Amino acid sequence: MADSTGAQAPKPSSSVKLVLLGEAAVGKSSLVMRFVNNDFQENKEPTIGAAFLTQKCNLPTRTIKFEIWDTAGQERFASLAPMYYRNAQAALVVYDITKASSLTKAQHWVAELQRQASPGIVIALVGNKFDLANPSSSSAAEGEGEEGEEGEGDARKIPAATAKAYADEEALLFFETSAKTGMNVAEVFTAIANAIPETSLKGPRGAAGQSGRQQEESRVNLTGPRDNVGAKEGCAC
Ligand SMILES: Nc1nc2c(ncn2[C@@H]2O[C@H](COP(=O)(O)OP(=O)(O)OP(=O)(O)O)[C@@H](O)[C@H]2O)c(=O)[nH]1
Ligand SMILES: [Mg+2]
Repeated sequence: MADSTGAQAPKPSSSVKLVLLGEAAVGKSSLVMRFVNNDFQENKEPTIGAAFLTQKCNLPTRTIKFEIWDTAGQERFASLAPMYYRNAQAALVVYDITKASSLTKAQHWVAELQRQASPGIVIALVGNKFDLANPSSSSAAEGEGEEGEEGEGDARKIPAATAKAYADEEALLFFETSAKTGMNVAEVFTAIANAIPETSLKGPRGAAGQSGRQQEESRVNLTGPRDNVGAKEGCAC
């Protein structure tokens, strides 16, 4: 009866290792920054190596602590990727809806994950930069997936239906997002949290004090001064 106060016994908490993969500049770090820090930088510098951040996601019956590996999309870092997706329970494979080649690259990552990552890995295909599309093109023309000319105010090159069809074929979660506006960002992570099978959840790792802080950050191979996430607010899930 007193459930609604939320003052019940703490919910079970589990850590989930999640990796972000995708072509350079599609917005991986921006999605993470939006999710962890509810922030966006217009000119974000490329990730070097990878960045590590955590964020909690509160589901009705449990708390998921995402351990997020944000990899660098530049080709020179591609060989490091297996280190980050090894043992990952979830992956966000990101492309940029305004750049046709980025979906091809995303498909390569999906294939690699299916071949080499943990068998039960939950994969979400994420088409980012939705804010650059003209709203009327969201469900646009399936006919042309080519690199057409940029229309006025509509930079979309990849119809949602094309990517969705591919995601359905491969049994991937699928979202279009905007790290800039925040559209669908929390939804992606919540959907992933919900899709992780109970059986593959590990106990909390270093998640002792769950009540107050919702986020932490540390980085590896840092160069950029501002990949940086100050302390702000918690999971938007
Ligand atoms: N308009 C718009 N720009 C975005 C969005 N997400 C990211 N950007 C911009 O795209 C550029 C690249 O974003 P990043 O988040 O650094 O991309 P990344 O995938 O992490 O790139 P690498 O670290 O090199 O792999 C930055 O200038 C961002 O501000 C978005 O949703 N909309
Ligand atoms: Mg990055």
